[in-house]
Amino acid sequence: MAGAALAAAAVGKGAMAGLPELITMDRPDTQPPLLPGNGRPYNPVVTLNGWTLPWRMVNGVKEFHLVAEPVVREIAPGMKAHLWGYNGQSPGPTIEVVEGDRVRLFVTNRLPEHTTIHWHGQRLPNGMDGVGGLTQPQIAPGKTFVYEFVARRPGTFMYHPHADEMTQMAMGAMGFWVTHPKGAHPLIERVDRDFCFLLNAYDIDPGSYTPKIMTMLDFNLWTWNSRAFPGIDSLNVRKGDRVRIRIGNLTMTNHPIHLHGHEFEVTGTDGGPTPKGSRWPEVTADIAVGQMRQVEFIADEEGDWAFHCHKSHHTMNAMGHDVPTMIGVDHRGVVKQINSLIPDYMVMGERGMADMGEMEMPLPDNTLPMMTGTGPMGPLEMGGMFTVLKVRRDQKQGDYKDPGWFKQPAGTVAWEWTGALPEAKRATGPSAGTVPAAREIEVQVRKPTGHAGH
Ligand SMILES: [Cu+2]
Repeated sequence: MAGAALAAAAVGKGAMAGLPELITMDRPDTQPPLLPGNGRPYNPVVTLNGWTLPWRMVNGVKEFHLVAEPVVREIAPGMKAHLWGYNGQSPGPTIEVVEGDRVRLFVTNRLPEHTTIHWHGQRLPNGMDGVGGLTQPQIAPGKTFVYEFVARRPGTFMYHPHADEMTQMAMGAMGFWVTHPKGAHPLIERVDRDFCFLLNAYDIDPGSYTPKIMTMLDFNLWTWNSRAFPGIDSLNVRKGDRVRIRIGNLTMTNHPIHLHGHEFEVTGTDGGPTPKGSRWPEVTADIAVGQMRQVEFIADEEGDWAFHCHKSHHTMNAMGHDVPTMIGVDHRGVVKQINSLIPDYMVMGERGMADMGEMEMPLPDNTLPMMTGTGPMGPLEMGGMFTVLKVRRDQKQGDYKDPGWFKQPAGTVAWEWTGALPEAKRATGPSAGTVPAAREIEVQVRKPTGHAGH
């Protein structure tokens, strides 16, 4: 979390006379909530590694200016991507309005090809739905279109192009939209913390900057708001807070999002708040492609709680795929021979892949290690869709700063057993008796094939 004020720079004012100010963001850090300066009051959201777009009020209409444009987005420290986004970042800024607001959105296209914006989940006039060729002509490069509608129902929404979707979403063009309820709502609780982010994915070859847009399934960067761990900020809350997290999925696969230490309920989808009778406690919510879910819980357990996609390949970064399984393979001798040809050759994965978390392996420039991050207890061995929910009793209301690592009370941390280990015995069955210890089981060695050694 950087800076107390929204670090926004106005640009291109002269050229855009008559349009709302063009406000861009130059940093990927989580910005503090944007308190509404006019219009109906509401409790603002916090966009993970993102920000909310300020508006101007013109005769009771909230006017926003979105500019679709190429951007440079830092995916995590040490790696930048050349993406398409809005107003300087991918995803674009979050739009926050209140139920009943009349909203006017100016969309300027600075991409090299035509675009549109579809307002996913909204009730609106058909001609404002943003489907290029179906409900409106495409917005040509250099042109600005105006969308106008009333935000009719409160909820969790997103926006994205409905024009050359495969390219434009693979390049990161998307954003979040929250319509807050007008006053008290029987199905929408007041919460102390309200976070939102989009799930997205990229296929960027190690050492390069631009996503491969033809990739359908085998992405190598699994991101939240175009950030990969350890680039994703932690969610910092006060003990006892009611917390809402809103998540939308614009990748090509589902993501079971899992929270440690607490149970949550799904309180809303992009179809609106869910009926109370439909809610049950769970710790993982599967979010399918094109879906949005909002989950809520009371953060009543202090600590640093992992919060991540449960597909284990999605908590790794690039270079984690297509590596053969080497567990149990004895490389002695082979390495020596290979080193005579390739001096830097290293064995990967002989004892599992955990070594990769610590290994100082030379990587191409602009490439993230596949599992990384260091916690207070050692290597975290994570990447991709992973972060930490930090629950602290002394986190102040409205304070979103990172409180640092949790200090567990003495006697509450898993400890090492240093006594003797008993011999393993079969639990049941006629042949019950001693079984050989794992170290006595012969490791099966797979010999290299081909002409190695000739
Ligand atoms: Cu996932």
